[in-house]
Amino acid sequence: MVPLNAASILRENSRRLGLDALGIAPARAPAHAQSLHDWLSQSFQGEMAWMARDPETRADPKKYDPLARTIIVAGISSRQTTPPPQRGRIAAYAQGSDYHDLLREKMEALARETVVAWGGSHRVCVDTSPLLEKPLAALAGIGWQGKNTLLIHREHGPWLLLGFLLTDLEVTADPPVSDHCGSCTRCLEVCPTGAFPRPYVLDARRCLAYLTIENPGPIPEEFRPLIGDRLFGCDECLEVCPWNRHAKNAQEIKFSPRPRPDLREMLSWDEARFRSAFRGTPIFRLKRDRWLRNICVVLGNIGTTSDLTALEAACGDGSPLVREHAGWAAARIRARETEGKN
Ligand code: B12
Ligand code: SF4
Ligand code: SF4
Repeated sequence: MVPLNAASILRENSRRLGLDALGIAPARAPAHAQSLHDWLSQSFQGEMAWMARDPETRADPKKYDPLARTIIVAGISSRQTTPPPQRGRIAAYAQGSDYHDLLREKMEALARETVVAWGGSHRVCVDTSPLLEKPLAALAGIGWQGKNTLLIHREHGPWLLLGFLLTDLEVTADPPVSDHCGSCTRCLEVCPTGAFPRPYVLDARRCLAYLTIENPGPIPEEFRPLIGDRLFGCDECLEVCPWNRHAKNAQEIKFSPRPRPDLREMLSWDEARFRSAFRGTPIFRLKRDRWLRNICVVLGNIGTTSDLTALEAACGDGSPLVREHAGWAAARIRARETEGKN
């Protein structure tokens, strides 16, 4: 039986669990859901083939879970503003523990204390289910989908990571929030690779988060210099958002940045060493070869002659992916040395 004050119980429990935002949506297709088909028809998903699988289900949560009547959406801030002492940047969401496990645990706890106790069904989704999470979070009134395509929250800006709880119970929905981007275009202008063909639409193939994380193969040469010192993901179109003015750093202690060694040292790591260093973090999923690929690109952009020995050793690596990127990086450093820029 759903209590009359279900929404306030959900909000209170979510706060106690350390969640930063909560909204309630009816289980129906969100605004702009049909734009998914345009996005796919332009192949903006690149090699993320799973994005193109069964788009009808992704566009409509009722097709994913026919019993669902309500979608409870929660957000937790990932913001980190203290730069790490080591060379190379990692996107804020990936500097500490993996948010997928943490948010899933919190959503399961929220479900047990509320919808399960009220006799309802529950299904928890964090990132990996075929749902249009940002449009659904907007439908739940957490914020609006900004021109950088991210869900923007009035207090936490674009930094909320999103978790979902689908239930067959009927809970009164929150009203959606109107778009507060106004005439701002900062995120579109700052993007180093020009990944936004138009406001509210991202060509993932050009996004540095795609190129350094999802892309399984070599990084196309035209993008390598644009990566700069970004080892994993990119926060450029989040950092410039004016809706950061009230944003605080993540309160979740598990998101605090973990220490890591210098890039040169990591270039000599095997798979086992990589796994023991990154288990429980989002970087683990990348696997060793792609991590070393990214290190090579960063060294090619910011490295000095003191990195050449490590890069030359990596030119003999067992992985063709690492060998090719190490060769590219060493050549870039030597070229800078010749031009007197190191
Ligand atoms: C695939 C994916 C990516 C891809 C593609 C991103 C993208 N924008 O599509 C890549 C690898 C590039 C990526 C990058 C990042 N991602 Co990502 N990603 C996803 C994933 C799995 C699916 C997103 C998706 O459906 N894309 C398809 C497109 C078509 O959907 P869409 O972006 O919502 O597009 C809609 C709009 O374009 C809209 N539309 C069209 N015209 C108009 C006009 C107006 C006015 C409006 C309002 C809308 C609109 O229609 C489209 C369909 O509804 C989601 C999790 C999930 N299951 O939803 C996480 C998710 C979006 N990612 C997330 C994060 C944190 C990131 C990064 C910040 C990580 C980083 N720091 O490196 C970057 C941000 C880059 C960016 N600016 O988007 C979070 C975002 C949280 C938030 N506050 O929004 C999510 C929700 C994961 C989570 N559970 O927290 N990601
Ligand atoms: S994450 Fe970086 S590369 Fe991707 S769209 Fe935003 S600014 Fe561009
Ligand atoms: S930077 Fe400006 S345009 Fe981009 S999401 Fe933030 S408010 Fe909207």
